[in-house]
Order: sequence, then structure tokens, then C-alpha cells
Amino acid sequence: YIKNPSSVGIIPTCYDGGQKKSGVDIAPGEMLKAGLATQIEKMGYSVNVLPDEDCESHKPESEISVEGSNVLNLVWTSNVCKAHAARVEEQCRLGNFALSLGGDHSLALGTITGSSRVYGEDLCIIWVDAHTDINTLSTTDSGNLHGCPVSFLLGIETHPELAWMKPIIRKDRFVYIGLRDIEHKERKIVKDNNIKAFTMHHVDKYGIGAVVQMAIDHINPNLDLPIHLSLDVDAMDPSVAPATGTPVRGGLTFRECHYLCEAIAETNCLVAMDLVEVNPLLGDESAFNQTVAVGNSVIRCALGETLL
Ligand code: 4U7
Ligand code: MN
Ligand code: MN
Ligand code: MN
Repeated sequence: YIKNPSSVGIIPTCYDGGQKKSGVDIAPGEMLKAGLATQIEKMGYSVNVLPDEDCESHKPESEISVEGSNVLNLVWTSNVCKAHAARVEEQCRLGNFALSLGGDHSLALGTITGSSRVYGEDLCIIWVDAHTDINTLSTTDSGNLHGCPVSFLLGIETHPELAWMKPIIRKDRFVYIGLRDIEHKERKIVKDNNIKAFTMHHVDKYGIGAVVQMAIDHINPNLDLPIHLSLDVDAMDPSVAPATGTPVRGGLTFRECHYLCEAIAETNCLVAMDLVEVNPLLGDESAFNQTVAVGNSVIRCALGETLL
């Protein structure tokens, strides 16, 4: 695969159907309005901003219900993510860095499927989040698909509607950082499937430097495999990134999250990134500006801005 891509494809998908709070769909527009593309260009990349996906056009006439599950918007989410996957795949095939802007985290069903079509079983995933997002259709209490993408990506859950995904993500090439809000049933799934996880407890105990090092050593010890970073802004502490739908106190500080992105940039293995769950409508104007700005800032860090 191409190390150090010189072009970035920004792929906005304003999807909010994986959860119930409106506003997460305007985040890509706000992040771009705040200057993201120009900022990345100033770093020396060529930038191609793709058009926003028309999520309304993917809305089915009627939704299906799943027996034993209160899941919402399964068909709609599937349709949107399938379209998004094709766009991520295309950027990866072109050798561009594929930057997905969400939208809620259900979008990862598409982002990671797209990159995995190109990089196959080599692909390593770093999932940075307060939450494990590993509910299945039967364990989800909220019915929100943004709490479920990991179970589909790792092949723990399937549904005919999502058969296009054909997940090929290896469980030993997947790692979590930043966890602090894990549901009971999710904890069992993480343990039963032996998924490597660094919670905030580990960040406190070892420090962010050692945690990122251990995470990278686990998935990519020889630094010869491509990495996809899926970053949920709620991984950061609500004092740093307040405008998000499911904030949890005790998160990554401003520097911890930036350090994490810098350390991943330093590997030269990063091929794709998702920045999701910014909801500009939650909180006042300063919370909104702060969250959009920090989202753009961690993206630039992951692209190497702060490295010498
Ligand atoms: B996010 C939750 F119940 N686990 O399933 C659920 F706590 O993408 C939260 O990480 C999911 O923001 C959070 O609804 C999804 C809840
Ligand atoms: Mn998430
Ligand atoms: Mn989260
Ligand atoms: Mn959230």
C-alpha cells in the first residue's frame, strides 16, 4: 500500500439515523466551513472534497423490524453505509488518504468496509471512543445502531440487510482506546472475543504514551500494515469536546487525544480516518465552536501537522 499519501479525499456523509438526536448531520458542513480543507492543503496535501451524500434519498419507504430487537433504521443505515463504503473504497484505490466525516458512528459500517475492500485482512483498526459500540441486534437496549458497528465489522453479528459488508476485519488487528462507558452485555462480548481494549483506567495507569505504543504493538508490531483510525469525539473529555450526543466524563484530555493522533501519524501507516459524533446543535455557540475546532485539529494531527 502507499505509505504517506500526498492526497486526501474528504468524504462527508451527513447521517444521523444511527441515533436519535438531530444535529450530528450538520457536523461535516460545519467542519468544512471552519476551514478543514484549506488547513490540510496548507500542510502540503492536495485535497479533494467529495459532495455530501444525499442521505434522504437512501431512506426506504418502510423500515424492517428485527425479531427480538428494538433496532431502529436498519435499512436506512445499511443503504447510507453501503454508498459511503463505495466512496471510501474509491479513495483508497486511488491511493488517497480516506477521511470520512460523520455523522454518527454507525457510519463506520461503511468507512471500514470500504477500506477493508482495498487492504483486506492486513487492515488494522484503532477505535478511539468512550464506548465499545459492540452491541448486537439483540443486546442493544437503546436500539441505536451507532452503538453496534463493531459487532458487524468483526463478524460477531450479521443480518441479511447488511450482507454487502462481508466483514474481513481480524479481531487481533482491532484495538480500543479511551473506553469508560461499557454496557454489561458489551463487556461480555469484548471478553468472549478476546478483543484488546485500553480503557481510561489504562491511560491513567500507564500514561497515553505507553498505551498508544502497546496498542500499535498489538495490531501492527512491525509497522508494515495499513491502519484505519475511527475516532469518536466523545473519546475526549466533555470539557474538551462538549458538543456530542453521548458525552461521558473522565475522557482523554486535549493533549492526550492529540498525542494519540501524532503517534499514529508517526507510524506512517495511517490510510484512513473517521471523525464522527460531533453534534454542533448540542450546547451553546462556544461549545459548538470548540468541538468543531478540536475535531479539525485532531484530524490535522493524524495527518502529521505537529510532527517535525
Ligand atoms: B457512540 C450505548 F446504551 N452503549 O448502545 C448504546 F450506552 O458511537 C451508547 O460511541 C452508544 O457514540 C454510543 O446506545 C455510541 C448506550
Ligand atoms: Mn462511537
Ligand atoms: Mn462514543
Ligand atoms: Mn456518541
